[in-house]
Amino acid sequence: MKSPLRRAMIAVPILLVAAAALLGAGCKGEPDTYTEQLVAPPGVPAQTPRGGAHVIVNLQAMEHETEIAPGVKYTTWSFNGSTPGPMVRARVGDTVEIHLANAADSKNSHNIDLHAVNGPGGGAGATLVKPGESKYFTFKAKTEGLFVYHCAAGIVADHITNGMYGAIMIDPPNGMDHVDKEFYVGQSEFYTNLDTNEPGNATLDMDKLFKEQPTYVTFNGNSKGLVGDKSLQAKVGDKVRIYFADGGPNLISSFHVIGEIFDRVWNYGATGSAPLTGVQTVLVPPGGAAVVEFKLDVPGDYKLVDHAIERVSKGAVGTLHVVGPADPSTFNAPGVSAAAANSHEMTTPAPATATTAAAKPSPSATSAASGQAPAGPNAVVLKDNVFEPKELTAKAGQAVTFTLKNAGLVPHNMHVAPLDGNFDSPQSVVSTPEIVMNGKTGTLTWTPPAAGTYKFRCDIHPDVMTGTIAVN
Ligand SMILES: [Cu+2]
Repeated sequence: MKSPLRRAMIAVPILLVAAAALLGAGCKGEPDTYTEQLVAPPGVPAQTPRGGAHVIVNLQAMEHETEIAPGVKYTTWSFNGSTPGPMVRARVGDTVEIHLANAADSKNSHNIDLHAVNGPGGGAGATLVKPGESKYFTFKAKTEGLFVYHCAAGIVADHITNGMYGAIMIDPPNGMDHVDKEFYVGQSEFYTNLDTNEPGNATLDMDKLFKEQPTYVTFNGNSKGLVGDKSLQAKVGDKVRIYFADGGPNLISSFHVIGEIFDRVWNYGATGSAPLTGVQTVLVPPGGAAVVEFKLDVPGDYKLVDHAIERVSKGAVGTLHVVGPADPSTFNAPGVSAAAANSHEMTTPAPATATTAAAKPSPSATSAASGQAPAGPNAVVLKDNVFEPKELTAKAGQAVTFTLKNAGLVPHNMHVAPLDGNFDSPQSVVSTPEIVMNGKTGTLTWTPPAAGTYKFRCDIHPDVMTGTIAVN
């Protein structure tokens, strides 16, 4: 779900920082001094040109209403308007000058503790700023690696869970190797008074925070932070690097990309160590990080998850969308449509109470089971394993939306082929979501291009679960 407010909050500080002038290279023998051009996650800033530079980093602590899940408003506290805050980047040998301003309309004092710092509090004491204040300190980047930064004000856990964490990469003296795509992903938790996916104005529930019982476990600050139009994008053949930071404040992440194997992993973000190779899942502690790399061989949607897999229902899932030619020698699924092969749907289930209710026959499911037509002319019930009704009608050139209620116990979908019956055709149309979980409702919107009889099916049960649409 789009959140114009959240986008605006992110865009404004980025523009401000991007607009900051490059101060220019110094004379020979003097350090280059420049203001880092920060970008919002999942963006990654460029590496600094060489070690020994003087890097100025402008961060602002802000408090602002954000959507953390569809329909769930929450006052997040952030660095530069995003959770996690922007990835800071410097190189071993650089002097980094961290400026922290606290927005005038903040209600709380904030500061920053960067784990890349050798010095008291990681800079927290030097940067404790009241609303409207600004302070700075400098540190020498001595150790390479990916480090977490966070606000260490208040009881710390409240400032982190409200969104105040990020990552700082200290590149090795000769820089990180070239890769085709770099992404920055942060995992953290929200603890709210409302239940998971319960819409409304949510506030911090300190009891849940202390009991370490999160309402949401998110990638990039939102239960939908890396899905849909926010999915990561890459091509077949790309070498991808993910800078992964765990803000916590409480949970260890078991970071995994479904359908991929990490070719290289720098555990704990320690890029000065030899990388592990051939890793399936990487443990990332709160206040810790990891750098992972993998090459993409086959197109499709790859799901980023915390493999403590129940957390997917709390938002810990993202999508890496990969386009390009298939490679049957690497992956081949004969007899299965590309859509079905790609359907590793990781939906966010409704709250437990709703799931329990859905497991019992609802009045509409009962009427469908008893053979009565479901309500509405375009309502379709997905049962195990049959469409009801299985013969539909539509008009050529007129958009039609079928509502799909899954009254079964297993997932289904609806996929309409063009008149030639080819379900692999780009002209075929698949339901939204692609897979409708049991108890859930989806839709399929389609404009029949011409009169005729169109076939549709469930991609999961393509042989038995079929139907036709008569278009006139
Ligand atoms: Cu803070």
